[in-house]
Amino acid sequence: MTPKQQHAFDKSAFKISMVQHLTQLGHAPETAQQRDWYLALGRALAEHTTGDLVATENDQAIKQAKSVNYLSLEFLIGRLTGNNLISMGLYDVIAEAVGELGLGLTDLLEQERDPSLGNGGLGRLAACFMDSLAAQQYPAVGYGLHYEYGLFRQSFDQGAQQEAPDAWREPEGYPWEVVRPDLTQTIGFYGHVEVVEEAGHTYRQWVPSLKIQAMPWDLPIVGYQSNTVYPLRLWEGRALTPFALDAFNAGEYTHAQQADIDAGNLTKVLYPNDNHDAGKTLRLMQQYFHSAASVGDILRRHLEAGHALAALPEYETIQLNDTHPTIAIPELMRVLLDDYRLGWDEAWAIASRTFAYTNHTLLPEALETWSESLMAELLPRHMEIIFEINHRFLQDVEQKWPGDVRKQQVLSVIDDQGERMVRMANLCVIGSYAVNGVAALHSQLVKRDLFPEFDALYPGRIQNVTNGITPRRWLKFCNPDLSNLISEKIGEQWPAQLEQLEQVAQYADDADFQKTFMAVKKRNKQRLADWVKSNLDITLNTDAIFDVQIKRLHEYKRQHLNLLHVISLYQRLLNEPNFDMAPRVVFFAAKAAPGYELAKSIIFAINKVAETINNDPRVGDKLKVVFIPDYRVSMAEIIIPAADVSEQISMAGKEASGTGNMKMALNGALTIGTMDGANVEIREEVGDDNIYIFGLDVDGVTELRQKGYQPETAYQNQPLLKAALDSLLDETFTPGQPGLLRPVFDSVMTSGDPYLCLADFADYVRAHNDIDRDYRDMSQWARKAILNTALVGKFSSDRSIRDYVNNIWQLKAIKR
Ligand code: GPW
Repeated sequence: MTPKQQHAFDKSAFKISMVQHLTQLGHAPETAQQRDWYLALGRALAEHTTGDLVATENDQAIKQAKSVNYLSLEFLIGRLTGNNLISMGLYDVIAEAVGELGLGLTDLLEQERDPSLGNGGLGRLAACFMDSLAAQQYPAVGYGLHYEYGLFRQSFDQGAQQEAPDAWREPEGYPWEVVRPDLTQTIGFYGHVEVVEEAGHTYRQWVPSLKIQAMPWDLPIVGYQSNTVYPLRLWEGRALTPFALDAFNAGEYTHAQQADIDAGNLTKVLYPNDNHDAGKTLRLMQQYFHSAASVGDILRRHLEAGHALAALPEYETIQLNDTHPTIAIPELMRVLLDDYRLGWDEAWAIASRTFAYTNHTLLPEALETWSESLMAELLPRHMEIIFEINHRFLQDVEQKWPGDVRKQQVLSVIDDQGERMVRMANLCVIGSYAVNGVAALHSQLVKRDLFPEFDALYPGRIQNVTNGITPRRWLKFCNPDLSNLISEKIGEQWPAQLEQLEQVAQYADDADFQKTFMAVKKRNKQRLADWVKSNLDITLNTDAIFDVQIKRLHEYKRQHLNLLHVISLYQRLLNEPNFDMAPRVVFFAAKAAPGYELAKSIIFAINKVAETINNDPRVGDKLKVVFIPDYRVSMAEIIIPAADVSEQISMAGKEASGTGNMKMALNGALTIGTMDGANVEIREEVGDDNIYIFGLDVDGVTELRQKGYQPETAYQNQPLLKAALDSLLDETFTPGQPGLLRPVFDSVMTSGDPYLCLADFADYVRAHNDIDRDYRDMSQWARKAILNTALVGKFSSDRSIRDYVNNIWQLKAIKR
């Protein structure tokens, strides 16, 4: 809503609307529960956003402008109600309205279940980008899947992770979504390819043997302080109606695969893997379903706006969020060749100027490949098209490097060493006009280590766009006290222009400001401590350093390095009479992919260590360890404002960017981190004195590997480290059951410590000692914390989106 419309907002009409929605839900105001009121509130607000969504969709200026289509298998949007109230500028007036109904707004907002339609950073980035597109009014549509169940809910049973399904929509449905049955499409799978002759030409035509309907649900992405609302369009898989079922060959329908994969299963659940490719058929079906429905919808919009097919790249650009939607490239080719009957060159000229690809990882196990035989069976026509793309591409390679078989081998879309596999990243680079990494260091490594030959073949195609986070959710909404403090000093423009935070730096040495800043931090720590007390029954000291590592559980992120440090602090407290430390609470929150055994072992170990330390009276409140279960966006909103220390400790070269690092720095936490991902750029912005860098850098890692790394050496030479590791083998943390934590010990001692935890341990401890020393000088610490908030304006996702707009997409903002 524009400021003018907010002024005109009719509070009493809104209250009436809320009561009407409550009635439609089958409740009376006298007996309704908080949940019922929350649903009524959401539905009453959604009336406004749906109106603006439809109006934005029908805006002629937007139809005549270029749009970006953000294709992602994940959108980790988090709760919408509070955030939308902020964007609509209605937070305060709605708080009044619900107050007059005898309710509390924050209580109602707590009733909302997070839509957890993503795993971690990649999905959350997509959500921040949609927010920034709408805030800056760059025409955009987000395309994703309408999973019935989002990321599993996590609980612990005696320290071990348990998974439960996440029915985020609950029985009443999610109040913010609108179903768009008129935009339903039919998506094919399996079958065969036929040759058809027409007017002396032969064409190929795919005859699928399984068809599934794609019906979209739109979620409103509300522009900050504007009436621009873009759709996040999520496709749901549905069985064809029995009526339509008659229409096609019953014999074909009983396909061998039909039994286990029926339409109702297709979008049942989000695959819970992060940075890992599991290669399941149903996942490839999800990917194709998502791509085909999205490409179909993009073409529909393009043609309905009256544009020529050949002008597609002038009006639509398609951003592929990692390789998960790669199959959209051959799908667009198929439609252009077989349905619109364009020639190959014409079709390729369109497709190859429409797609752009973002790479989010260098980890080999996360680079997607699909078995050629599976793809040929599920998508026979697409496999033909991929072969043709590859054939023509390899001719270009031959031109550039005549007779160079090795280059042909590494660049080919098909990996033919062993079972023949389709390399999705290669297909993406070939089919896209731009490729980008997500932080400066990462993009360098993409060019140097992952795609050096592509970089030589297509100079300039591989670029960098450093990630960002939306300051609306990750400061204004989640940290209202700090937001108000900032606004008092520098005005209210910063949520839309985060570079302005720089003006806060002038108060870094101001004793009063330091006190107020730290008082805000203390209140946020108290809010988290209250949550921990009522949910986990652990009492925390808010004077302690709140040391936070919150992210997916992965070996490369090295939660076990953090754990070794915690154990060593515990042992020193017990064994060294003169050891003194500032009190600390070490927070962990992380989900492990259900099939990732070592990750689950690390969670179990952290829980066991926490249990022992928290119940050891000798430790008192010097050290506490808290593992917060079921990490999700709404939990991050409570933890991040309370963090003093942000743990960003991946092995150098492994974390593409990280975005939690940006969120915590923005909220005044100091980073302890390696020279990895966006940590490098955070250091550039905040300065060396305001960050704790430790460990091997990318070159150091390479050198150590070349010399031959032996974790045994660090173990034998460092008594603190040895003692910490040995405690994993005895009964210290698992009374009566020695050896339960052995998998963690083995991962670094017998499996060769692939992520160099032991190599970095000593310097990690040194950096934590520096933190301990600096935290004791409250004024110095406050100065550093303030400078973190002040100097990370670069990491607004508004800036990331402007980089995409200027360097890749070439869009114009359309102000409504
Ligand atoms: F493997 N990321 C993620 F690249 O959260 F696909 N899930 C994933 O499956 C992948 C990447 C994938 C993350 C990166 O690990 C993180 O460093 C980055 O900040 C984030 O994507 C957004 O770019």
